[in-house]
Amino acid sequence: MNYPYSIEDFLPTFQMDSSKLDPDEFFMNRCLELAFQGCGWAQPNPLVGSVIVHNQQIISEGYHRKYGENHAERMAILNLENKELLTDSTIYVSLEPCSHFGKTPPCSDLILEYKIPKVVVGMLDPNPLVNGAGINRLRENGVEVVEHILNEQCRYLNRKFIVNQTLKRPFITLKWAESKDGFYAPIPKKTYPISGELSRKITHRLRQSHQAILVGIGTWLVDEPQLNDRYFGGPQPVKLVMTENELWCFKNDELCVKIPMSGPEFESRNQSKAEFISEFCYNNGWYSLLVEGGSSVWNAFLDQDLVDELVIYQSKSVQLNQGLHVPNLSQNTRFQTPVSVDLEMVAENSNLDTLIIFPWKN
Ligand code: AOF
Ligand code: ZN
Repeated sequence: MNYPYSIEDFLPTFQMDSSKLDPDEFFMNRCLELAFQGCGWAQPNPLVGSVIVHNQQIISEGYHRKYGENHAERMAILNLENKELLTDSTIYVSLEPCSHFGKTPPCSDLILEYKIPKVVVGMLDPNPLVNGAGINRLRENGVEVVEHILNEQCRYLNRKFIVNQTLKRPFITLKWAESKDGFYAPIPKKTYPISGELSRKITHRLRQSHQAILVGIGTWLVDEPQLNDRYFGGPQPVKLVMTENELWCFKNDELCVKIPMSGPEFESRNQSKAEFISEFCYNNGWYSLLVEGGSSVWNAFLDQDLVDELVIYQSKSVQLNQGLHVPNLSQNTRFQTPVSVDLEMVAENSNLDTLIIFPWKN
C-alpha cells in the first residue's frame, strides 16, 4: 500500500504483504487504496473505497472523491458498463453502505435495486444516522453481508470521522520538529530549519488532510508560516492564531475575525482555551485541527488531553545546545510507545530525521 507521505505509510498495520492476504482482505485492501485518493477532498466525510468483484476479478471501482459528491459504492456501480453482471457479483466497500438521505440517496437502496447478492464491509458507519442500519437493511432484504474485513485499517483511515461522530469535536493532531537535544527553536526565537525535505512533505500532507491549522502568536510573528499545502491539492485549511487573549481566524489569508479568549464572558464559559478552540472549530464545520505550535499552544492541548495523534520529527543532525523546549511527555502515559521510523532509510532520501508517531488509539 502506498499513501505518499501520509502517516499511514509509516505504520506497521498498513505494511501488509499482499501475497499473504486472503481474497476478502485483498479486495478490501484495494478499497483502502481507492478510499485514500479522497484524502483532503472528501473531508469531513469519511474516506471510502469500493470494488465490484465477479468471478474473483475486479470489474469496477469507485471511491468517495469529494464532499457532497457520489459515495464510493454508487461510483463503483455507475462505473460498471455491463450492469447485468451485478446480480452475480460481490461488492466490497470499506465503510458500511449508508441507509439515510444526506446530500446523496442511500447506497444500500442502490445495492438492493441492482440485486447485488453479497456485500463485504470493512467497518460500521459511526454516523448515528447509519450505525448498523445500512447493514440491517441489506440483510433484511436477503443480501449476504460479511463484516469487519481489515477493520483496524479501515477505522484508522477514518479516525477523524470516528472522533467527529462519536465525540462531537474535531480530530486534533499535534506536530513539531525538534533538534536532537529537544529544542524546537533557538533563543531569541528565530526561524531555524530543523527538519528535512521529506519531513516537510509529510507536513504538507498533514496540512492537506486537516481543515484548520493553529499556531501561537510567537510562531506566527517569527516564522511567518504560510500554513498551507503546496504539494497535494484540495481546499486549503483555515488558519488560526492563538494569542494571549484572542483567537484570530484567517480565511484565504485575510484576517476575518478576532475572538476574545479572556474577560468575564470567556471566564463564564468555564472552558480552557483548548476546549474553547476545539468547540469553536467544530461549530464552524472544521472537523480536524493541526496544531503546529509553539509550546504554549501544544501544552494547552496536551494539558486538556485533547490530542488524538502526535507527530514529531526528531533531527539526528541539528543540535541547538539551548533554546525553547518541546513539551515534556515523560509523565504522560498516553505518549510512551511511539512508532519510530528512521526517515534516512526511506527510499532515496537524505533526510536526517526520525519520524516519531503516537498514532490515534482506537
Ligand atoms: C457510504 N459510502 O462512500 C460514504 C458514506 O451527505 P452525504 O449523502 O454525502 O452523506 C454523508 C454520510 O454518508 C457520512 O456522514 C457517512 O455517514 C456516510 N458516508 N457512506 O455508504 C460512502 N462516504
Ligand atoms: Zn452512501
